[in-house]
Amino acid sequence: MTIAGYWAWSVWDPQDGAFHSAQGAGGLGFAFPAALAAAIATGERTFAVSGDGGSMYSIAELATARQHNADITWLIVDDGGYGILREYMTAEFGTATATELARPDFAQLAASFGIPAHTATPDNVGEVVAATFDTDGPAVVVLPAVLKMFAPTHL
Ligand SMILES: Cc1ncc(C[n+]2csc(CCOP(=O)(O)OP(=O)(O)O)c2C)c(N)n1
Ligand SMILES: [Mg+2]
Repeated sequence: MTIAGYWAWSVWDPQDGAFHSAQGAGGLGFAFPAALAAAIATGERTFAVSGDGGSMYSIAELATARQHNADITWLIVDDGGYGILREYMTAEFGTATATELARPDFAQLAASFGIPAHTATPDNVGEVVAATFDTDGPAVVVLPAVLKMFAPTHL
């Protein structure tokens, strides 16, 4: 449940891979633990995408990822808060309230668990994520960026 996930749910082609989303149930915090379980169960690298808000629901799983040396890449899109709610409120009322969040430095937090962490930009995030697929064990990629909603998802 993050803006990048709404885009992916609508337009991302997983090609030979599988794709799971919490879009139906709508619960924040699903992506990382679900992808972690898949990585451990299959032995194949998985890729999870969360927002900064949703990632805070499953930070503890960084320890699980480290402990099992799970082949997982976790992309955290950090837009400073509950971005989709910010966008809804601003569109409807011209301003948003209670959407801006105090939050950790996610790269430093991941590194403190002994997990390699990278900070990316919108221009190089594809390369940075792809490079983690050639590594062993968990990796975290943080993308500081404000993404816009894929509007047709919400019509
Ligand atoms: C368990 C749970 N709590 C609250 C919500 C309501 N909710 C839906 S999206 C959202 C904001 C998520 O923020 P973030 O993870 O940072 O993603 P962004 O919208 O910024 O891309 C919230 C609070 C929810 N869907 N599930
Ligand atoms: Mg956010």
